[in-house]
Amino acid sequence: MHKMTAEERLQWWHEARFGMFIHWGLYSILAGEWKGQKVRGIGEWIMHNLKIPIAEYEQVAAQFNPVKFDADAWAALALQAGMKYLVITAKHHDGFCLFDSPSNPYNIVKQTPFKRDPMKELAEACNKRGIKMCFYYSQAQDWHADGGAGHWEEESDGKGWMHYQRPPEDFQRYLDRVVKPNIKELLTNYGPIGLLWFDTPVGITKEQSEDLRDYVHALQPACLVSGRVGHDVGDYGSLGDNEHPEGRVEGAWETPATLNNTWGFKKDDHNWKSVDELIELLVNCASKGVNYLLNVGPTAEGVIPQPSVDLLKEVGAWLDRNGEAIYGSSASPFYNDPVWGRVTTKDNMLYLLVKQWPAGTLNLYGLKNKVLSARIVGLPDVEVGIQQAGDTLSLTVPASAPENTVSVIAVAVEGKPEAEAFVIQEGVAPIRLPVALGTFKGEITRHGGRGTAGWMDTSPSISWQVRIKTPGEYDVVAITRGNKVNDGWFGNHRIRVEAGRASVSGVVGMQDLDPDGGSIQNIRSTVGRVRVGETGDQIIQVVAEQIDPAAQRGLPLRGIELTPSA
Ligand code: H79
Repeated sequence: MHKMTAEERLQWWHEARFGMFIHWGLYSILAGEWKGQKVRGIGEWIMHNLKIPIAEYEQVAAQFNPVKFDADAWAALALQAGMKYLVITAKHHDGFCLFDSPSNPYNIVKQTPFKRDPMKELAEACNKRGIKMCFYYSQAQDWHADGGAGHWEEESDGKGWMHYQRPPEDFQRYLDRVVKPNIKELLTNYGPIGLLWFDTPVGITKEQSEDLRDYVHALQPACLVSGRVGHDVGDYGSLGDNEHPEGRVEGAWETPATLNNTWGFKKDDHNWKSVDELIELLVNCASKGVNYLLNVGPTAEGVIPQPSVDLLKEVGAWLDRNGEAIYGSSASPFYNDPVWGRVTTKDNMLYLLVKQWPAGTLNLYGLKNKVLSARIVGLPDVEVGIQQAGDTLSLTVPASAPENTVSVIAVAVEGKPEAEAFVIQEGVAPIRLPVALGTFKGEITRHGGRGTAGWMDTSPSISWQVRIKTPGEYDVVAITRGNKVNDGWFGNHRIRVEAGRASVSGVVGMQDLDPDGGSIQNIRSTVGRVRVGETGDQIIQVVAEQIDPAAQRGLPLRGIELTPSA
């Protein structure tokens, strides 16, 4: 019998590009507050962060009566937003099953006045509307079940604590008695499932991850397994939460992301992204071949917050007009992103996703193919002038863009689009050098979504080949990864950036974290000023002069930027 490969399973998923994530559970009722105390951080972590005892958290189930829940309305919204798959928390870390689980009495049908199985209703609604039904399932963390990672236990002082160091045999028993029966139910009782979204593989062995993956495939051969099943044994990879790709990524990846700063509903979180930001993030993901899994957190009543609905409808309207550049597209063939926006490709087409519409001429550098034609999506009657000389393609476009946000120019080329494999500076534009585009020398790990380089000592380096168009003085900024909560992971480090014989060094890292920003941030630190002496192809290199010995994850570099000095 033919065994399905990951590539075959991924076919629909690559086409899809955009999905809906739904975080819904008992935490949605608490909405970020427990006994007058507000939770710091994401809403669905309230039991963990406020150390709520199991017996007390269990009581919340009695209040779960989402009478306004309407599966079809959720599926309809996903469809209207242009999302092709829907992933909902069948069980999150709190261990509560949002489905009718014969094996696990801690579930919505047994414990709540609601008594219905919303997963069944959603699966039917999704099937009806042509959306792939998928489940999130927390396979490692279970704060409720015996043996689960982070299981709540009472301490001698009467307070509780979440235990992550489980005896291995307890964890195995939990996998056998809780996780596998649940997976079997989810993959037997709800029709074809597009993917199982596992998360936070704490304390799981490679064998256990592989066993879960194989178990899923045995039950439903076409069901994808997310990378967070652990040890990189899933069908595709998961970037960090809200981690957006910079530069290219190899293989199949997805970015799970929020609309505000939480996944599970929090009544005080009104920090919504704008439509423009969302479209730009979607476009950026597509330009790297990365899927965008965008979250909504319905309320205890079963209602998706109105700001989320409004935002998603607007993204959907944009996709209605410009979706040909997104659905079924592949990553940009260009080495670096153009300053005006992003690029995707499909067959012999290049799609230029233009955020900063130029006055008159749009330049694209490094294309190797001959351009056959170009048109502006939404302006079929407008003629686009085409000029190709050296490494530069110039398109002449009218002064006003068809969209307020990102506008699309469709360019047909001879053959499959190909581009030069180095960074090309655009006129006097800043030079952006994400680590994903660099050449690594020495021991540098890649963590998170691989777009972050982990430097543990001073021997390694990363270099980029850059075609310089404008010599002169440049201000250098380094982008590092920071985390407000796990602040022991990162630190402050001294790096040196070399351009030819010139160099500049400075301290980068947590010192520049935005205290008002999200919990995970890309931190921008000023390194200093450097002279880039000559036009033409050059090597720009970054080395670490000093690594903060207190930082457990070393120097988490994401890239450097050189901007012409004013
Ligand atoms: O479902 C959403 C979040 O609840 C979940 N992922 C998205 C999609 C998530 N967000 N943050 N985390 C999980 C934090 C994970 C923290 C961990 Fe640890 C660090 C898990 C393992 C190491 C610290 C130590 C917390 C638990 C053990």
